[in-house]
Amino acid sequence: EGTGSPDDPEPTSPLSDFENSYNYVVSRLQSMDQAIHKLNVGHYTLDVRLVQLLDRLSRLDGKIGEMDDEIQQVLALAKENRKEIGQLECQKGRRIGHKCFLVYRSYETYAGASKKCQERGGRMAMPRDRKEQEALADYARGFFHPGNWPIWLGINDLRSEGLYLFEDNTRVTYFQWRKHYLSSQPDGGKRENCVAISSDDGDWWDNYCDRRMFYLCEFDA
Ligand SMILES: [Ca+2]
Repeated sequence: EGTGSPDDPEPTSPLSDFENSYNYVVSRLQSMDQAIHKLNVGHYTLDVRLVQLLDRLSRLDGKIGEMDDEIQQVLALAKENRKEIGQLECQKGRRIGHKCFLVYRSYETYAGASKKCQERGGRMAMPRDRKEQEALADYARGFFHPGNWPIWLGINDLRSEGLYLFEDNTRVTYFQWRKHYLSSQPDGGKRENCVAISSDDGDWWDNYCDRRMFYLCEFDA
């Protein structure tokens, strides 16, 4: 009788089943092993990349710090420049004694004008006596002629009603309040605490400090 006859029993046995399963498990284990190895390699690569990235970040951080320093230097220089420009510009204004008045045609509150004058290396205009007041009035009249505009001076009674101080906190001793039977100044009491000069006649008016108007700065000359 030859092999393969239908009478022969099938070559199925518990052993070959076991063998199949064993081979299957071994091959799965091997492929898992490979996968783990791959993961390890990947992990190592990521680690290296991360170290490189952190290194670059810290170098960038350093550069940003350097750039920040440079920007600060440039800003400081620009500020200095602006101060010099204020003094130079003032040659277009009116010189009297050791100071120079310059009018600015942009609308600012009293506080805003004070800040702008200081940024330019000056301060708000402080006419300290009749001579300075007359020079200022003449300059303002000529500048705005034939118009009439109110212009901030560096004078206020913010700290104490009726006590008028210059921007540098010294007391005002020479006054040029408008004197008129209908509209004598100051008339704003506690509501109006900042002083403006009117360009046509040079008279002073008290005003709301929040009002926006042109302003006068003064510079050392
Ligand atoms: Ca007042």
